[in-house]
Amino acid sequence: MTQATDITPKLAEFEARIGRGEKIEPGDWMPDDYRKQLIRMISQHAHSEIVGMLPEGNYITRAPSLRRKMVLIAKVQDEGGHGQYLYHAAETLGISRDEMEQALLAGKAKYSSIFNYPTLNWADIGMIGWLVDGAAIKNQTMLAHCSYGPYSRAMVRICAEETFHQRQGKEMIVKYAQGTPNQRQMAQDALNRWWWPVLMMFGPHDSDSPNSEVLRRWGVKTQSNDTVRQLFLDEVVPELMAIGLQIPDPQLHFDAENKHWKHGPIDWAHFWQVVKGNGPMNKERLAARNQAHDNGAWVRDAVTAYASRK
Ligand code: FAQ
Repeated sequence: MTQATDITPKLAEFEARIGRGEKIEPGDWMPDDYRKQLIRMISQHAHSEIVGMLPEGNYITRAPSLRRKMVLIAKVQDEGGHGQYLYHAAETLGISRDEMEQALLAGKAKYSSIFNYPTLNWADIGMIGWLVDGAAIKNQTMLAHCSYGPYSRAMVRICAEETFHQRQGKEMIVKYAQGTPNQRQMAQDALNRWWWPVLMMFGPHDSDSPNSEVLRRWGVKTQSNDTVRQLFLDEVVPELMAIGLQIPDPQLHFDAENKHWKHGPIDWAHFWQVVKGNGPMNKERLAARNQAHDNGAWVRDAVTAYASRK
């Protein structure tokens, strides 16, 4: 029997399982491309969670109250935990933690563009919680229905935790928007800087998204980049307007016929620069991860020595 005739029935059965809504589990047969796509996406996602600890972690010592400090510590710790679940989910596909980590530290692996922007003041922490975690929830609620069991189950738990993250951020920004003129200005300034990068988080438009076709066919992405971006827009635009903030998009309008908010053109040239490593904070983020890795060498040595003891 040739390889092609051997594989085709397996592929047909694999696709039939996905069609029936069954989850694919680690030991199951899967096409190489499915495995590769999942390793790519889950490892990028894991790296995003770990690098995503940096912009907010920076503010733990500067939180304005003990309550805010406790909430922020819990949030940043959660993001580290999300990275752990996701690295484990990727490991079930046959890649090692070390390979993934080395790719990140060498600047070869991608992680979300959003974490390459600076946090300039405390209002940024609220805006990240509301909008960045809010965007992540929209994307991850979709991924919780994905066909790969370990990724889908990780998403269920992660989304529950991200919901707390989003609410604490929204609470903070709503308070600022109702506060002193200076606080309102801080909230507006944070929105001005984070708005467009957040819309970019969902990835390129569907027509420019090379991975979407195969990911949709095999039930990894159950909705497209533009669909998820639209869900987010329709939710947050009225909420931001309700608290008196101005969305920095002169072309933003409500399409009454289709009942959707429509944004103006996204600066994709800027997005690709950030993805390629030339964003405002890419170099600092990688340097911080490398420094943390180097500082942790003694812990890895101690764990290895303990594990190999007689
Ligand atoms: N940044 O063909 P597509 C969070 C790349 S977690 C950088 O459309 P795909 C929680 C893409 O990799 C945030 N690169 O790609 C938190 C591909 O390059 P490749 C992370 C991007 O995979 C909150 C190329 O462009 N979430 O925020 C980006 O089908 C607060 C072509 O694009 C996830 O990772 C981008 N924004 O769709 C943590 C969710 N967009 O690999 C701390 C899982 C695209 O071919 C604090 N990932 N690219 O060389 C996904 O859902 C998908 O990967 C998309 C992109 C939707 C992000």
